[in-house]
Amino acid sequence: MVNAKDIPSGEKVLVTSALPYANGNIHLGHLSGAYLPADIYVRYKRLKGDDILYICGSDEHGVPITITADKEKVTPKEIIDRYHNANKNAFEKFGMSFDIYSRTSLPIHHETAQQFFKSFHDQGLLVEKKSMQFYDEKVNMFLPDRYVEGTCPRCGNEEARSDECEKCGSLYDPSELKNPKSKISGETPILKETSHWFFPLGKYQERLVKYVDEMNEKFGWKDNVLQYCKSWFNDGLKDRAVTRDLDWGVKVPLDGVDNKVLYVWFEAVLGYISATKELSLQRGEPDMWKSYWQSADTKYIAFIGKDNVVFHTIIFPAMLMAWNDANADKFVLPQNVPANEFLNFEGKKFSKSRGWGIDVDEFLNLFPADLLRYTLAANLPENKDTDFFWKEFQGRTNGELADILGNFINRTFTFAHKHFEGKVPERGKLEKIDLDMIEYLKTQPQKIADLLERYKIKDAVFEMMNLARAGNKYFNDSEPWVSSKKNKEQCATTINICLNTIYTLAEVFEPVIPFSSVKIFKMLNISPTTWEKCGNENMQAGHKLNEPEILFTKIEDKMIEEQINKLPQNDETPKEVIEEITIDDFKRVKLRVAKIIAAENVKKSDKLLKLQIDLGTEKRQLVAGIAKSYSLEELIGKKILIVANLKAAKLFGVESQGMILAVDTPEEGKVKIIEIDESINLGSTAK
Ligand code: B3M
Ligand code: ZN
Repeated sequence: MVNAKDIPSGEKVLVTSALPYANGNIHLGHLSGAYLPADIYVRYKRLKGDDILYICGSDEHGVPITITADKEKVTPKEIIDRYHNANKNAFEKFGMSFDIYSRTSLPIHHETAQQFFKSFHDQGLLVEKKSMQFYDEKVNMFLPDRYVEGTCPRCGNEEARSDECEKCGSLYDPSELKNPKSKISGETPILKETSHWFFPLGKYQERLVKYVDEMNEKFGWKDNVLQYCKSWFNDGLKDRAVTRDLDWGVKVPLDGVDNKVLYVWFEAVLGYISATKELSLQRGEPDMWKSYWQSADTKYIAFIGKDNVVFHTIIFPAMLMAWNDANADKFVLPQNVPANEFLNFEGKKFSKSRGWGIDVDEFLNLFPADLLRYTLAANLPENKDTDFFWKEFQGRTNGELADILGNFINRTFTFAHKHFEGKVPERGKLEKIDLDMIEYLKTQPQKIADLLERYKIKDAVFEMMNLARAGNKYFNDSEPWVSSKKNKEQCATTINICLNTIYTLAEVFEPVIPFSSVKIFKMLNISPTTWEKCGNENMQAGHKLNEPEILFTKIEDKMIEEQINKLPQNDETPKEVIEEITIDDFKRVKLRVAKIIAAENVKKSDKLLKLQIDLGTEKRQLVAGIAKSYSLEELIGKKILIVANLKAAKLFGVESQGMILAVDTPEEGKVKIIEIDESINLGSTAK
């Protein structure tokens, strides 16, 4: 277990937060995932006196950006400029303390990404493969999957994608799609051969498994992150295309190759490096970035949301390994990737199109940043998805920030001004109650530091507020309003200890509520020092204090109701229009229990598996789109449910006699098979 006291201050720490797409506004969900936890960690490490670099910026390539640009009939450049600036400003208002907020459209990024591609190409690592893809002759471009629509060859759905129908769940070869249409020109695209370069991820599997194991052993990776890695390793890592037929992005740096760019994920992760180079240039020390990225004693921590895990724990490390194998200047790999789950909004997913949620900028026009920082930090989705509720925001602001922290500070200052001329009074004889408080004040920052070093930010925030709680209790139990009349020395001791507690509160709370921390230090009329000083007697007797100011104003019910009322009433969370059926209709579907006895891959498909199943009275062959969700071995022996009377069909040329039942998971493209208890007989009917 990592303990703060075992980590000497001054360590070199490189921290990155996922680069948001410059394609939309940052909302609260983003903040809770990869930004606020990183900022709290970074601010704490800075207070500790560590040598910190905190890097972020906009991810400005990729198909979603070109789609938005097409929709709005503007250039991609207009889109990225708009959102890069909007997000940069919103982050600043929220108090994010990036050392740089760069962007991947900068030439230095293009050069960096191209260097990596070149190095891999020169090493002969990249495999070139040919395939058939839709091509729009009117606009002369290959169409990414999302740009093609057509009629599903199985169910007739007219809005099917090029190789997949969301309505009936079928997967097929693009050549089977009926009546394909380009979403750009509306024309019928042709199928044309293209070629792409693939990175041989499988070659690195063994080293990656070892890397993840080793890092986890030494530094304690989060369970959710390890689970994701495990499922990727189980599936077996495969070659991944690193180029695309697009003109928006980083050009493939090979002679004679036009209209191809690097796949956005290939270059986006390298954006962390190029942003650090950009910062070096800004600081006039062009080689500074090397002393972080290429120094063996750097501790590199990558903060992300759960949907980005594979890119940061597998693909990026593999790319760095591939670079390091062939170059003298070697990069450090992430030491930890503390990915968070998602934050929902009032019980539902954030959705721009449905008007569900609130952008950061809009929020901060209504309420101070620290209020939002505190509520989000106290409720981070570290181990499971959590929610932002307006009522909880009000409750935490009024009941914790104002009533506990604010109140403690306010009553202490009021006493100091009323009874001690606004100066820190001298401590007198210490009673047990005082000694206990002094002891708690000494140990609590250590406890908070331990939690922060282990990325348990939410628990750390709870312990910060506990210090304020303890301060309030100490104040109450000491009854200075009594001692001020009967025993001035005792009253002085109480107020002295309370002021020292406030000093430590200002310091330990700085990472979470930095704007308020500045105000508290101003009231104390003292400059912050370092984390190590927390818990000591920093407020010396005789030191003059400033007048107190109100730190947190309570939020009235009216303001919260206004916000709740703004949400789409009886939100029509796209309730599917479900066609009714009768019980007799349902009875026509024969659901039977079967067991998987063999599984193999379907040629040319990375989604389909060919399964042999036993129904008790007969054996059958099924094709199922579960290749991304299960390894072949783990399927064998599973008891499952199938639709036994589905008309046989061919998928990728392989006959399927039935359909296996599975449910969607939160992870895109992954499903979970409905499993049946071992005790149930094969062939049993589900009804
Ligand atoms: N832009 C995806 C996202 O915003 C992507 C992250 C890149 S990190 C290098 O979730
Ligand atoms: Zn279909």
